This record gives sequence, C-alpha cells and structure tokens, in this order.
Amino acid sequence: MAHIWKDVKAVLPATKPEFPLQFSDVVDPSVLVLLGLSREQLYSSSDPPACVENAQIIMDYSWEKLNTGTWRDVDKEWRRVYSHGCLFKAVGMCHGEPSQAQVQEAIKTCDMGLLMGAAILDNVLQRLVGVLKKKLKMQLSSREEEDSDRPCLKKLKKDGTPEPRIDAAVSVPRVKCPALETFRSEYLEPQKPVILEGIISHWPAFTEHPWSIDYMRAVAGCRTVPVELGSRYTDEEWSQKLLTVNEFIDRYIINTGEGGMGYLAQHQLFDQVPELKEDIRIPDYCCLGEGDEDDITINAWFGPGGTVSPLHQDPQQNFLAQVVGRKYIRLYNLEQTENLYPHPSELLHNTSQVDVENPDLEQFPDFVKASYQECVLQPGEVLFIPKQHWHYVRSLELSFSVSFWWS
Ligand SMILES: O=C(O)CCC(=O)C(=O)O
Repeated sequence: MAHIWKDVKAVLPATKPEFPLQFSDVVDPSVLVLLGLSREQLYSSSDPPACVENAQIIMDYSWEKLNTGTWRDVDKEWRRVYSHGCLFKAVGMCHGEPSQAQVQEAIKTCDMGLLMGAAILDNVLQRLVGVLKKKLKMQLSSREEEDSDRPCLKKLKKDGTPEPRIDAAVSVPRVKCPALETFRSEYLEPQKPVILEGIISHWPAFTEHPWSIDYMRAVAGCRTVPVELGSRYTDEEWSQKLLTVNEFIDRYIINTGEGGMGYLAQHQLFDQVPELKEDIRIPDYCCLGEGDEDDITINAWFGPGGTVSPLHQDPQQNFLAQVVGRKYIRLYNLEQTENLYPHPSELLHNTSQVDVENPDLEQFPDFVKASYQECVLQPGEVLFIPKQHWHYVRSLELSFSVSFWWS
C-alpha cells in the first residue's frame, strides 16, 4: 500500500487553516473540542491510533444523535459532525502501510458517512473512497487466486415458482420509441401504463459495461450498502442490514447455503457508486414533467429470482427500466383501491394486505373484483407506471432494474 498516504492527503484541504470546522451551537462545545483535536492530529500525523480513537468517539456520540427521534427531526449539524468523524477515522487508518483489511474498513467508514452523514468539504468522503478503491483494486488484481475462490455462477439462486402465463386480454401494451408528444397524449395525460421498447438500448449498461454480477463486484463490491432482508417488507421478520455488495452477492444472489431473501433496493446506490450512474441515462420523456432533473429519484433494484415487492403505490410517475433478468408485474389503477385492502396503519397505507399471486379470498373477498393489467418486463424494456398506480413486482431470475420517480 505504498504511496497511499500521499494520495489520501491530496483529497484533503492542503493546510489546517483551509480545513473549516464551523458548526452551529446545536453541537456541544465538548464535541467541538474533539473535532478540533482530530483536525490537529490529521495535519500533524503524530499519533495515528489516537486519531482513530478520537474520531470513533465523535462518530459514536453523533450516532446517538442520529438515532434519537425520527430521522426527519435530526439536526443536519449532527449529520455533518458524523461525516467529519468518519473522515477523521478513515484518514487515520491510512497512515503508514495499511493492510488490505484496513483499507476495506476505511472504505466502509466513508460509506457510513455517505449513507448517514451530510456532504462535507466538496464531497470529500466520495473522493476519498475513489482513492482507496483504486488502491484496493491494485492489490486484489495482483492476487490471481482471488476470483477462483468465489462461488461460480452455476450456483445462482433459482426461483422455484412457475413462469407466469400472461393473459393477452389484460397485457400492458408495448410501443417502440414513441415521439414525446405521442407519449404525452396517449399515455401520460390519460395515465395509462405502457411498455416503452428501444429507448434504453444505448445505455452503457447494455453496451460498454454490460451489467453482470462480475461487473457489480468490480465497481461496487467493496461498498457498504443497506440490504433488505426477508421475502417482503410487509413481513414481521423483515429487516435491514449493512453489507458490502460482495457479501450481498455471496449470501443472497449465489447460493452459499445461507438461505433467506435479500434485496438491494435503494435510492443512494447511484450517488454512492458514480460508475453505475454513468452507465444509465434519464429517459427523455421525463422532460414532460414539471420538476428539474435534480428532483428525479433514481432507485436501484438488484436481487435474486423470487424477490417480491408487495402490491403498493407511489406518489410519483415511474419509469421502471429493466437491465438484467425479467420481472413479472401486475398493475391496478387507483379506482381499484377499495378492492385491494390497503394496510390500515399510516406507515403502510400505500401497501395492500393481499398476497397478489396467492390471495386469501376469505379474508379479502373483493380482491377478485379488481381489474388489472400485467406483463413480463424484459431486459431493455421500460414500464411506465402512472402516479399512484398500484404495482406488484416479482423477479423471475437474477434481476437488476432502475426506476426513475418523476413528477
Ligand atoms: O422492482 C421492484 O421490485 C419494485 C419497483 C418499484 O416498486 C418502484 O420502482 O417503485
């Protein structure tokens, strides 16, 4: 890991006076003292272990603040403090000749700051991960045996459920590259679902860097991300866990005997891993909305066959773009709501209680009255899901989709 320190220092402000530490009086004076001390240690390079210990105290203290009350009410200053703690710790771990495990831990620390903190110093945590990832890659690629230990793709988890038979009478229509005006008048204005063909085939995700498990490992394997555990988020035992993408692939995509379902479903992945964001493009049709590009939420959905998103609705228009694998999708329009038995609780009011492919008709007798449309979304296709349309999604095999929520 020679020279790592030089590259790490290059992402920091050049001198201590150029490294601002300004916080509002929400932050306790004792924490400000610790932050000042950490900055001192950073520039004196005197005692790396003390720097890491100090940073850990800042992280632990602000972590408590981040986890008190609801997330909405957490003061952003505490998110900034947490990011500073992560930065001081990650940098402190890179003194001398850090081992591969220490660099991996430093990346994880940056990811925690990116996920839970706030952007600081011109997105320094992201820039630091860029440097650390390169170092890690250099070390890994010099170890030929690395990949040969990995479980092979033949062990990919398989979904045992039978292939869905699409009823032609209710299948979602398909249209090839419609003009903007056509899309607006025939689908957006009347709020009708449609599958758009041929509009994403130019994405690098299909051309220069075809998305695959190996590609995910290469660009994001060492990154820590939140993973949803459990068959569906409405289940009692459903939970979330932080894992590296490599751990997620090994445990939940490739059958290593661990069991259970895991889904990488999150909106931060594309900010965290810019390489993946460069592989996709915002569909032109989003310009028909009223918001700016910055208002579009881009979600990643990466998981094994059999992953289910229960029937639910979202408050924005949605383009669900299929990159890898196929998905069975059922859609119900807003008028069907009373036949879909939304959960009574406020938290889950946008989610139906009915298990769409295996409904309990004694408990939910009106569900049979609900009319729907359905499709199997293929790689390269984009499904337009109008705002508040109820949608149920089951992946038929290993799948990677990207959704764009826009208004
Ligand atoms: O693909 C999935 O599993 C769910 C997609 C979804 O619910 C969405 O894009 O809003």
